[in-house]
Amino acid sequence: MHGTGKDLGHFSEKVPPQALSQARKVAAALAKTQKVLVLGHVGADGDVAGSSLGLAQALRELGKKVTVYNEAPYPETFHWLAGGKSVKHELGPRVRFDATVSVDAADPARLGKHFPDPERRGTFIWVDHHRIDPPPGDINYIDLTAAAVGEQIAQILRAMKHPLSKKVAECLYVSLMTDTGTFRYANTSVRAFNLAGELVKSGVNPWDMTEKVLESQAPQRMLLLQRIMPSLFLSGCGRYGSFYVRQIDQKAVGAKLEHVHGLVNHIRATKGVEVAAIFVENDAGIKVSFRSKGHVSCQPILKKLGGNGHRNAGSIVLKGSKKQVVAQVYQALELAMPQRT
Ligand SMILES: [Mn+2]
Repeated sequence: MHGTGKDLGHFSEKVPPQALSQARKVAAALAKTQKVLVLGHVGADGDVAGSSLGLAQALRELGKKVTVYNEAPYPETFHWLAGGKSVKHELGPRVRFDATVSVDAADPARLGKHFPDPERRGTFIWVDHHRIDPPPGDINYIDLTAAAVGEQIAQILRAMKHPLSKKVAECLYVSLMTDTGTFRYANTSVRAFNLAGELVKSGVNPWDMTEKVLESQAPQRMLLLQRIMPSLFLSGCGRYGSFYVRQIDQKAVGAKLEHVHGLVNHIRATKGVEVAAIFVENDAGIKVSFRSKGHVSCQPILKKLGGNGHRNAGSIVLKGSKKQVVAQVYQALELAMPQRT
């Protein structure tokens, strides 16, 4: 969960009682397993990578046989994490697990094409900080007040009385630092800081993490930024702006989706800008992603365009020419801006 969020209990140091008991149920179920599958949403981010690999590492320390699966490779900036190079992208048709743990998925439809059938997945454990109704797991641990799923994994390990190794702590730190925008977003709660402190005590070196995750961007990312800079648009009112990423530019520098991710934040970081958009051409159409500072919701913008999203972020794929799509999006943005008084 990103950006500004209200009513999330930022100042409470306590995990909600319901979340505590759900974490205990997950811990009890995992204690009985031998063979565990851990997976997260496709297009993995730092929370998926950190929370899945952190849980997997801890379970391996407990002697369990763990497979981490994702349809596509994790972004390269996370490959150095424990087990980061052994993520599987396929699962044999006959493999069976005692339990399957889904982290940060938001929707089971995002678990990838090898997500096993109910007969093969064992106990299905759903761990997430996104709202979902009805919860899809046999056991569900949903905590909307968790800044990152890594926080929930830490809670599960506490319930299992498994101490944090440095390897596990690094994974959970990456989950926490990425989902809080390096402890800057509004979801950065007292609990997030407390956990960060605990992780540092367990051996995490914060600068080492920053260097590996944030100061190790692929050159393609900068080269792509150079190419899209001329597309920069700032509206007359100064409250929204955009980048346009052509397929030809992505190809020219060999950029993958992970290199596009986050470039929109340069626009949001501009003074006066409330909502930033980035248009990214792909084979299916033009994907438009929005990021808000939190004062203007992305939801009505996405709704106007025929999609769905969160207050602070969301995306939709639109069909049509560049000119049509851009005009349609600017119109939706214009309408979403509050009247000045
Ligand atoms: Mn997350």
